[in-house]
This record gives sequence, C-alpha cells and structure tokens, in this order.
Amino acid sequence: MGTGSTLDVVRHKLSAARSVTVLTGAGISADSGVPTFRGTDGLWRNFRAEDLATPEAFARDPRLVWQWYNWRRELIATTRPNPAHEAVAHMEQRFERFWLITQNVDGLHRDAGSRQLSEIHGNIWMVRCTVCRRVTENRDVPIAILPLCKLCSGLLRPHIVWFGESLAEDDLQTSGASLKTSDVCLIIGTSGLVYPAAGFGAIAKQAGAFVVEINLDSTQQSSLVDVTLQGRAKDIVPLLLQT
Ligand code: BJW
Ligand code: ZN
Repeated sequence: MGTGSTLDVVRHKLSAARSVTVLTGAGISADSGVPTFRGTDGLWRNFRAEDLATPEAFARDPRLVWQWYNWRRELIATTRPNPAHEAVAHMEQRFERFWLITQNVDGLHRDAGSRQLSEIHGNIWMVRCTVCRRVTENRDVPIAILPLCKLCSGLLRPHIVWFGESLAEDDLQTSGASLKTSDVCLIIGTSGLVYPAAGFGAIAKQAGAFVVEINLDSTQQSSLVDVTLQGRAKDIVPLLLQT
C-alpha cells in the first residue's frame, strides 16, 4: 500500500472509532526542535541519556546531572508545540473516550492544550525533594545547580522517572485501561526501546485495537502494528483528522 491509501485506511478507522489512545515519544517534539534521545543530536558532552538518567548517576554526581537538565531546560524553554501536538490536542473533543500517554517530559502537549494525558516519565518543570518528597513546579532557567527544598532544605531532583525507577501507579492504571479499551491506538515518534511504554502497542493490539505507527523510520514495533505511516509527525498527524 502506498502512503496515500494507507492514510485513507487510518482516516476511515478514526472516523468510526469511539475510543482512541495516543502514545507519543521524542519524535513528536523533534519537529519543535527538542533533540531525541537516541539520535546523535541527543548527546550532551558525549554522555548518553542512559548514563545520566539514573538514580545512581544522581547519587554519584548531582551537579553533573543538574547541568544536563539545565542544558535541556534552556533548550526546551525556547520551543513551542508544533502542528502534531495541536492535532493531538484536538482529538480530545473528537472522540467519546480519549487518552494521551506521553513519554516526553518537555510539557509541549500541555502547552498545546492537551488535558486528558499521562506524562508517564514526568515533567522537566517539576522538581521533587529527595528528603520530604514534596513535588513543586520550578520554571527557573537556569535553575540553581544543587537546588534546595524550601520546606526542609533537602536536595531537589527532577520529578522525572529515571532508568530502574517505577512509573506512578495511577499513570500505569489509567494508561492500561485506555489501551485495553481503544478502537484505535496511534504510536507517534517513539523508538519503542524503553519499557514499559515499549509494550503498550502490544497491549492495545492484543485487546483488538487497530494500531498505527507514525515515525520517520521503522522501529522495534513496526512488525506488530497494523499500518505504518512513514514521515514527520508534524506533516502526518494533522492529516489524520481531515476527511
Ligand atoms: C520522528 C521524528 C519526527 C524522529 N517525526 N518521528 C523490560 C525489558 C528490558 C528492560 C526493562 C524492562 N522493563 C523495565 C526495564 C528497564 C528500563 C528499560 O526499558 N530499559 C531498556 C533501555 C531496555 N525501564 C525502566 O527502567 C523504567 N522503569 C521501570 O520499568 O520500572 C520497573 C522496572 C525497573 C527495572 C527493571 C524492571 C522493571 C523507567 C524508564 C524511564 C525512562 N526514562 C527516560 C529518561 C528520562 C530522562 C529525561 O528525559 O530527563 O525517558 S529514557 C528516555 O527514553 C526518555 C524517553 O521518554 C524514553 C523513550 O525514548 P523515545 O521517546 O522513544 O525517544 P527515542 O530517541 O528513542 O526515539 C525517537 C523516535 O522518534 C525514533 O524512532 C525516531 O525515528 C523518531 N523520530 N524524528 C516522527 N520528526
Ligand atoms: Zn523537602
């Protein structure tokens, strides 16, 4: 099937769908200028995300980890949602049941107006006290290297899920419930390498959803999905709701 007819199939499935789940990854924000994790542009001072996004890295060298987050906060602060984020935000009105699961921590889905969403890996503008666990918003750019809690003076860390850490239980519940009851599941701009999100497409597929992948390249999950639309998220996602 060429992209033209595949696009028609997806539009048809969406026009008949009552329940839709969207899963997004770094690729949807790449079109806004946020570097992805596994492309070469995702590297910072020759570190990979896997070296920095761990509780062990933070325990060993919290300064280094906060410097990395400052680099990303500065970068993300200059970005805006793109037409793909906007099209996903519009889907909330379009379907009887809708849920957005994003792995992205940049907050661009919220900026685009999405409210029915789980930010399963956290949000770069939230911080958490390592001592009293209080979660607060902090939009300072740059944030102080080694920021401290106003309540207890404990060291603050990003409110982000690092490798080896568990996702929030209510995010897992809500995401699972939506995946298991959706007619259509759209997987946009993720390499499908990081669990548990990497297994979400299979959950939807097993429960009978029509699963669509939108990505620049083929990925780990390309063989599992019903159709792949290859290209940039900002070009393809806005076309899905046009009839
Ligand atoms: C475009 C595009 C354009 C480009 N248009 N497309 C089961 C098996 C094996 C391992 C595990 C397992 N279960 C758990 C694990 C361990 C681990 C894991 O998955 N490891 C793997 C690497 C193997 N998972 C965890 O630790 C998770 N915790 C957990 O499961 O707890 C329980 C548990 C713990 C330990 C053992 C067992 C169970 C937590 C994972 C947290 C991940 N956090 C990160 C970093 C956050 C730091 C931060 O952001 O500040 O989240 S990792 C990083 O990867 C980030 C992302 O959200 C995540 C996913 O990346 P994503 O979005 O897919 O980006 P890329 O760069 O990989 O891909 C971009 C894609 O876009 C590409 O495909 C491009 O082609 C495409 N693209 N431009 C469309 N314009
Ligand atoms: Zn505290």
